[in-house]
Amino acid sequence: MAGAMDAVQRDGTLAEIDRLLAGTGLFVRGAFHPAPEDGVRGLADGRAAATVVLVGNAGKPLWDAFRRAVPELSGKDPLDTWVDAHLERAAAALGAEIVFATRKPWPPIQRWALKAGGVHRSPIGILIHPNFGLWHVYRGALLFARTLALPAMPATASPCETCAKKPCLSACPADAFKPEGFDMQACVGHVESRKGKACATGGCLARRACPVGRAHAYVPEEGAFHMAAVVRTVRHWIDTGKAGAKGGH
Ligand code: B12
Ligand code: SF4
Ligand code: SF4
Repeated sequence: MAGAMDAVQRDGTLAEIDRLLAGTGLFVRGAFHPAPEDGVRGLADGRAAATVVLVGNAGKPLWDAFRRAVPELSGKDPLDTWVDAHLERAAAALGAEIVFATRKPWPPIQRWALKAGGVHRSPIGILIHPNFGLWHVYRGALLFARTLALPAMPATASPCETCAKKPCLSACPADAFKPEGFDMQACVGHVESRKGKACATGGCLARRACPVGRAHAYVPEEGAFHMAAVVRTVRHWIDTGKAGAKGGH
């Protein structure tokens, strides 16, 4: 799939990352030179990372590639296992270190994505992309000791600014989007209930209500897969009173 930064001239390393990940649906989502306040960890040898490259996926290609490679959805976290192996392969080829998006301690990956540019905060917390809408995520960040020459991200306007009705905010049957933040217990309680079938089998209704990037919406199987992972994770947190080792969604 075409990388999100194709419109601008790339540093050779960014193109190399996309080349190494070709056919997986993973691609470079943005990059930046970190400042101390960005909270990027130091490298294993003690040096500071000079460049952070975000890698993730958008729309349908990653799920298609994953299902071709892994026809049986069995074992623990099959998608994470498959994605992480590709990230590790790319990082090893480039001499980079990886920060995984959903492994603890959770990196502030959404703040990093906002810094890299091209995405905006939506009213439901998920970052919105002008083309992909809410159908994109970040799988990890590659940390480089060297300063890569980075292309300037073209400035984009947030689609939310001109979205008068904001259907994402009214679509949730559990009213999980509260002014004080996302009420995950209300969400998961609903998804587990008999009335929550639409969310459980097709994915979050609030996400699906957004008119932006609909062509990139996940297929129901992927929506259900991620929703089941969110339910498992949150149920585990509620039952144990603490967060697990991975976000797992
Ligand atoms: C814990 C977690 C959850 C928890 C709790 C979520 C919550 N909103 O509190 C659960 C399991 C419920 C969850 C659910 C989902 N999540 Co989640 N989650 C995370 C995870 C692993 C850690 C979040 C965190 O605390 N980070 C640490 C802090 C320090 O980092 P941060 O960048 O500062 O992030 C927080 C702030 O930006 C804060 N924030 C700052 N300003 C503002 C302003 C507003 C208005 C809001 C609402 C929030 C907000 O919200 C962030 C998350 O809490 C992140 C990955 C990550 N590393 O961030 C994914 C992540 C945020 N999740 C993601 C997704 C897609 C989802 C789901 C849509 C999955 C699904 N099945 O459909 C749902 C939707 C829930 C929702 N509307 O928020 C994506 C979002 C991608 C994007 N385009 O922005 C992320 C980035 C993972 C990824 N692989 O890309 N998630
Ligand atoms: S429905 Fe409108 S306000 Fe909500 S995320 Fe989509 S564009 Fe933004
Ligand atoms: S999954 Fe369903 S209950 Fe949870 S936030 Fe989305 S619409 Fe609301």
